[in-house]
Amino acid sequence: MQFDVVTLFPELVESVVHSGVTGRAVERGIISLKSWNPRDYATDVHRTVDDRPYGGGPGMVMKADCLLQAIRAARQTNPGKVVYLSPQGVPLNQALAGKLASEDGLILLCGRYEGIDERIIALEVDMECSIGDYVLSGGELGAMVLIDAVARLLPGVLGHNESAAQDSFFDGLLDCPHYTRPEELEGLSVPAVLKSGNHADIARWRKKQALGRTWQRRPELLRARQLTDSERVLLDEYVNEFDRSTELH
Ligand code: 4FV
Repeated sequence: MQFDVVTLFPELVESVVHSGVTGRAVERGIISLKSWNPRDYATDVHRTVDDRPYGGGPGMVMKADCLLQAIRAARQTNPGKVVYLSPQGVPLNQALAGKLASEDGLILLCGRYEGIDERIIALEVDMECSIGDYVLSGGELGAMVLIDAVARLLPGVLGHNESAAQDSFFDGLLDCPHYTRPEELEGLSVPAVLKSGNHADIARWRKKQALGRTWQRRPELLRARQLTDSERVLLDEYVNEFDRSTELH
């Protein structure tokens, strides 16, 4: 999968493939990352990429001309969708990451200052995407988050002992708790079922924990998801145990 990123800070974005799972994905040739700097297309002596907003007000806006050239240069070699990272975009979640992972390539557009000239969006942007309801100083961190979330869904990126299927949100639920050695940690032990070797009981416990934690922490995710009968039984069990445990305290 080819990722092209239009950004004033290529060194920041490129760091996402300098290590870990995404770094290995580049080594394995599963993903590629190329950045395009609009400043390289600025023609004035100061290589200006921003200008004052029409209508006045604080801050600056990224100029259209050099941004358009950078986007169109990226389009020469990447047939993929142009995604503009902005707070006005559709929220990035696991389902959207899954959809984007089926694309041949993506051109990620990173804004700076107050944002980009709106006409760029009309002319070149296929999708606006937000990584969260907060304001960043640039779209670069959003682009890096998107690259990481999408890359790990591509075949061959995660090793055999890593699996996206175990990830949170893979099936719309939060993740279950994880434990590793030592068996005792400052008086805290590992749930016995996880040491039982009974894989059916372990899978049942993990699903029950995932359902229960989703019910406690992100109930809106449960409402968005149809529970199977067996999941309903597990969740009821968890809720009853939780109620009993709170009554005791
Ligand atoms: C953002 C977000 C974000 C807005 C103005 C860059 C900043 C500045 N991008 N999800 N939240 N972008 O805050 O994606 O240009």
